[in-house]
Amino acid sequence: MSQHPLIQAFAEAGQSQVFAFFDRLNAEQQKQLLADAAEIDLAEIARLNATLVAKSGAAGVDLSDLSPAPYESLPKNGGDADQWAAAKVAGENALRAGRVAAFTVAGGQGTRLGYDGPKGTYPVTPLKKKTLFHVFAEKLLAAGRRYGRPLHWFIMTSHINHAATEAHFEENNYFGLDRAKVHFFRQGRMPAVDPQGKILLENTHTIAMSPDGHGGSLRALHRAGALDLMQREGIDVLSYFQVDNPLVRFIDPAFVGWHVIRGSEMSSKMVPKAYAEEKVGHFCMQRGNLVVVEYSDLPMDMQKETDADGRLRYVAGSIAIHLLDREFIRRMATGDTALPFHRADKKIPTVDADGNPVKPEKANGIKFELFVFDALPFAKNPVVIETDRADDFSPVKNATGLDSPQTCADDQCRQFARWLNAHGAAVPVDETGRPAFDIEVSPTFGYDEDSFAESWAALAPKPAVSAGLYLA
Ligand code: UD2
Repeated sequence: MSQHPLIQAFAEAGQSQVFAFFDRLNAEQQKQLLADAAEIDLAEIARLNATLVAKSGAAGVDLSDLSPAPYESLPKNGGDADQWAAAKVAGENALRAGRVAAFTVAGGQGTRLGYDGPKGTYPVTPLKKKTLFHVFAEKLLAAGRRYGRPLHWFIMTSHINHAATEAHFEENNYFGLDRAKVHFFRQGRMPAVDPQGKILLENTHTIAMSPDGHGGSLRALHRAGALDLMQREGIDVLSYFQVDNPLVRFIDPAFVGWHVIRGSEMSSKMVPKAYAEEKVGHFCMQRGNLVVVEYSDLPMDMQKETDADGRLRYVAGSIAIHLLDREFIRRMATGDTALPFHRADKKIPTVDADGNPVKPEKANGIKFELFVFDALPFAKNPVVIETDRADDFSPVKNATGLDSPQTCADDQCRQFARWLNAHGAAVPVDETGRPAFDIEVSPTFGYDEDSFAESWAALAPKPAVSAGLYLA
């Protein structure tokens, strides 16, 4: 058995430790280990060892020649109202023509939230406790009705949460969506290595593998046949968003319009950073290319830099909402340009020389991850547009405090109150716009202010605005 070609290949690559316990494993375990090993591209690991592992710290992130990136401001902040109006019309036309599909990256492990399950199954709405997936599903359903074209929805999972994610949709009868238009696929995995570049075992018969980052979505979309499906269906715009943000307007006609009118291959939404330390990426220019520099990579003195008016200089925060052109994804997935990997030093449960489990107290290994925003410098005509944070961004990341279920429920209530009050209702709110009691608007009633306004105008008689108001 030790003559197995994979075992030989690992030995030749200096990775024989992966099979150190092979002869003691039963047949099932041997099969498992070989299957894990077969997923690994040894040449890729050798390249990463020579670059990211050999250097330490933030190696690989080039901070030279950075300047703040330009973006299209909202009309209320000085942007050209006519251009925004034209963008909205163009986007509505693209939606009516069925050119747009939705894409959720949901392969992350959600460790910070401390929730044991796929993050998309976490209940988030203030009253009905709908899950994140439920909210997205209803937004999609409503947008499909509005534009007369039911939309396809691609959902990227990981090995860890794939089955549980599909089960959540099954249990809920796909939330009323046409199940033929909901497509799940798993993202790829990468092994962790020790500081010497040796691939780590998780236990004697499995390798320490983890999801390859949301940037792995580009190759996973190609592998899963999603791009071919889009092509057959006449879809050329993929609306990318993260699983943790129920406020996201992922069917946003103005955004689609800017993308289409500019002939952009990848477009992004920005919000002005709320404060210097906010944990979002920064849109920057670097030698003529648009790039995103992650909060952990941009030195704090640069994050705190201000202009003459006292505004943050690197103000354009990335909230991980993008539009991607189908053929651009294909080029990134199959062409010569590959996204760069990022290094993350982590505590990785492993085994000692005798095969006994080791739970490290400090970082003992390195994980490799791809980030989707690293595709931006390769995109033709990329556009960044400003969006209102209150209408697009309130992620659930932590169990308590900032970006928690509580702050997210508060932001949803604020949004519903704002819509109601803008259209003639009288919801009492505090100075932050938070209503005195919880209310909820189902996305099927209104998933953005336009769709809300139409449903509200048609509603007769209007319900009393009081605690527990639920509009559906
Ligand atoms: C991300 C962005 C940050 C900002 C912020 C907004 C990165 C590195 N940073 O930070 O700049 O835009 O979001 O909320 O992206 N995921 C996968 N597979 C993976 C890893 C992640 O699908 O292998 C998904 C995950 O399920 C989630 C999203 O990607 O939907 C973001 O992942 P995260 O929580 O690691 O990102 P975060 O909060 O560090």
